Amino acid sequence: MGIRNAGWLAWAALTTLIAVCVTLAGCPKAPPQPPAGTAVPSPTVAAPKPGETGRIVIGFLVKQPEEPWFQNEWEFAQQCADKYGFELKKIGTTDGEKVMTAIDNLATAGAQGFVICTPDVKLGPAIIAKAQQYKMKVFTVDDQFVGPDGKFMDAPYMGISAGDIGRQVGEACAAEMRKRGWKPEDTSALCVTYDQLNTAKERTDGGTAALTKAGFPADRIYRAPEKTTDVDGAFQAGDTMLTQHPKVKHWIVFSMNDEGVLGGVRATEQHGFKPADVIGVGIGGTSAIAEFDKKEPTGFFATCLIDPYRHGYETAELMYRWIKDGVEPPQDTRTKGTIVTRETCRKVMKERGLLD
Ligand code: FCA
Repeated sequence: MGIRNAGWLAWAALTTLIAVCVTLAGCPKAPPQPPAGTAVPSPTVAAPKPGETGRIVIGFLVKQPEEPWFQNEWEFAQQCADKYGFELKKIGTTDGEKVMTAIDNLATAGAQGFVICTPDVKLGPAIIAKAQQYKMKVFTVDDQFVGPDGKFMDAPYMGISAGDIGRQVGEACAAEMRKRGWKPEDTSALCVTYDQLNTAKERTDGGTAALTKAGFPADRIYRAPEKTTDVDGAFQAGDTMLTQHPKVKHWIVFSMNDEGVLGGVRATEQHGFKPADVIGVGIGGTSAIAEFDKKEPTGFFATCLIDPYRHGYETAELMYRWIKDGVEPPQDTRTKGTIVTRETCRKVMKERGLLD
């Protein structure tokens, strides 16, 4: 067996495993219907060409395949592939080398384009160059490519309205703090940051701005950089910060995503804080739901629900139409968020077609 075949087998095994995990965790529902008046191409079964295999093949590459957000994007992208009859190759690309190998493999499979959330935004120029070499189209999702000049690159992008969503998070924290009657002098905020990623920085900067606007003292917002954007990375960052500030009685926790806040909240638990003394507000929804489903409430109070349907189904659909009909996707699309709590999360997700 050739190395390439071995790679594809490993890929197939990984995607099957993830599919099983997603199934066990509860699949997202069929996509909601688009609003009246939205132009939707009529479904076609197995549209012929381009590409050597006579089929349209599209890759969907994500930086953290273990994160529920990305598994949801894949689920919805797959629904799009099933509707239009194109082949979707879902590939976890956790580093630059894996991205480059994946693009080579996609070319071998006859893919005409891919949607990608890159593991490192600075890989943008290398990814574009490789795609151009194979005449593949590239659509960026969630994290935006950055060029050597530090500026965003010209490639179609769909991301969340990061600043606004961050501000919604800050406002929700401030409102809940008022409701609980916490004194500012007893309270501090743990802000788990990841400033090297622009969309992450915009989110935590937005949260900080809204908190200070609501009267929260700026010098009591402690920024804790995480090394990795997962629960463990945030836990490490939070744990260090909490050790440095032993006199704080109540903690607000916010970050770039649910994982950042879950890690921060786990750190407060480790330091003996009860849920009543912690207000964590995440960004995401898919990871928050398991926390809200726990029998007893935790310090993870709310999240800003974002939209994996648009980021998965719609990006795949835009790529499909670009390949099949030559319709250029919009250059920059920003999606919105809605604050939900333990009480409302499941209901709102169902209404939006994000849960069965
Ligand atoms: C980034 C984060 C993800 C998700 C996405 C919309 O890629 O890493 O957790 O928040 O943006």
